Amino acid sequence: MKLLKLLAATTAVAALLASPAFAQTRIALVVKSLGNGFFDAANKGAQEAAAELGDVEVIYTGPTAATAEAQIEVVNALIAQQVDAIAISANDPDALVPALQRAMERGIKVISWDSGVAPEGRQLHLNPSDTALIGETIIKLAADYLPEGGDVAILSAASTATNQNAWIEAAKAVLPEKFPNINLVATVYGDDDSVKSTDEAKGLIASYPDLKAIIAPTTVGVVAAAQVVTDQNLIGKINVTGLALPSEFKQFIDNGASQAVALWNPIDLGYSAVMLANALVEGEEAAPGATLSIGRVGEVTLDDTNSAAMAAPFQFDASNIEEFSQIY
Ligand code: RAM
Repeated sequence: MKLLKLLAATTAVAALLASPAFAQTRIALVVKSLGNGFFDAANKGAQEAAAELGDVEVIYTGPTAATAEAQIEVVNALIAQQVDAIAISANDPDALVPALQRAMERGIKVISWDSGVAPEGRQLHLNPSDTALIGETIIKLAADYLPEGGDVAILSAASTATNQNAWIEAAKAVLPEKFPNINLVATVYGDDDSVKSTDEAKGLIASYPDLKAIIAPTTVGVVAAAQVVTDQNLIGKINVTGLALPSEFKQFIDNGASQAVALWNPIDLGYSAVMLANALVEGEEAAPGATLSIGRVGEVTLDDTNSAAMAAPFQFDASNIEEFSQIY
């Protein structure tokens, strides 16, 4: 009887030790804002990485609105909790630097992923794909369906978002030479907020009567723009394109508000971010030229700013969006 009790107690302790509360490594996945399906998909991959690693707990967190100020509060709370690593998709490249430097001074490993922090505020940064390639892709997505050219506008996320700003800059850089008949008339910001994005899309349509395409390099903005085009009976007149999560966007390929969009695999991105944060906790060095494993996704080599890119984006259209909408 005594032996049975002892056995039961030992099993209970073992179960406790194996539970996330007793995980040895706690990695915070900090997103631009909660309630964004893109980040929920990334979290899926992050949890998958934690399960694969076994002794890792992923804390999925972020503010309700996509602002740097709100993210600073989240980071301060994580410092107080003494997490082992912070992996952040930042709403601003510079504003978060002091808070993240405090985290690093306290021994917390810091990486950015998706949307970067300036090099002094993190140890490494994981881009989803090559920035120049994404910039060119979002323009090409519009140009492919505008053989005669015409007016296009960009509906972005926050005006300070590192990733969108880098893609827009890259897009503008290829316009004159590669897409001379595409006329970019405006860039507006919807803050990855559905209501603001909707208002901004309506504003573009009202201000530019000859608008032929809205390019939204944000999964939140692209849905808002496609809904406005649908509601205003502009399908066939304005093509909505950009970066979209197939599960959220399929309806707008189906109804013709969009011909095609692109995105990388957000599940793989969250998974890779956790793999990299964990590698740093385990003592791997983030230095230019270092090659780090991202588990089942492969490996990345850091450039001279300690940045790397995961994989090329996929394009989704009527031929394949159904299949991908089942996955993310
Ligand atoms: C939104 C966010 C995210 C971006 C995607 C494409 O969900 O702005 O940072 O990578 O769109």
